[in-house]
Amino acid sequence: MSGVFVTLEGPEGAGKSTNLAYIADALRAAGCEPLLTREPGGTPIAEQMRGLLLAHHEEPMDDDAELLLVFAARAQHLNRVIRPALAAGRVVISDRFTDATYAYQGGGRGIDPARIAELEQWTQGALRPDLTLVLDVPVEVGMQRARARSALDRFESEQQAFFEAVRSTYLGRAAQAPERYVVVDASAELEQVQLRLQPFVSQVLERWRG
Ligand code: Z5A
Repeated sequence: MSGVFVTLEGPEGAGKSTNLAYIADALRAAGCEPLLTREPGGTPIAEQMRGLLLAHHEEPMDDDAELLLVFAARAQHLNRVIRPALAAGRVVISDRFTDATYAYQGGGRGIDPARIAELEQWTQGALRPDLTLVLDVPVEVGMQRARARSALDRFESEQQAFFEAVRSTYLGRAAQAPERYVVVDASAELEQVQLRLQPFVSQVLERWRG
């Protein structure tokens, strides 16, 4: 059995956290105990960086500072948590990873994706997720869910155009590499969405069993 690196992506309110728990339960029922983690975050130091990224500040955060902070947190998370777990043959499921950087800092903030690719190469080397689930919802639906849940963080307080760019970056990346990405329409009732996730769970188990 080999390690499998799985990432969950999508705009706010797509249901990543909810469905991550569902996928983890399905894997456990099949005898696979996944390591669940998230970005930004996943270690105590990286979680502190998450706090800085999500909080509202009086001083506006510079776009490059935001990008570098995302990758600083990722380096910590990758080297302390993700790489060791993959080396031990675990399935690692991360709630967001570098696709989110292309979507938010690239699509949303307008940073050149070539610049993001340089940092990706520097931080990750050849490591890329094996499988990525993109939970797709129209921006309005996702925002309604996020608003109903809690106070909005710094990203959630952005305007509609920002989120449209985030969503279309995800869909564009998924269309370019269909062997890695599975896109699921997450706007339906939760039970329906979870039925649609079953082929994805099977793919993860197939990879894990090698
Ligand atoms: N960020 C970045 O900019 N660059 C990066 O490289 C990375 C991240 C890695 C933190 O992410 C922020 O960091 C993120 C991008 C930025 N931006 N924001 N905001 P996060 O993952 O912690 O935060 P989030 O995207 O806001 O996630 P979320 O709002 O927690 O959404 P979610 O996990 O996708 O959804 P959820 O919590 O599972 O569900 C939201 C609510 O909807 C909840 O009440 C559910 O019960 C409900 N729900 C879920 N599914 C359904 C269905 N199908 N029907 C009805 N209701 C549903």
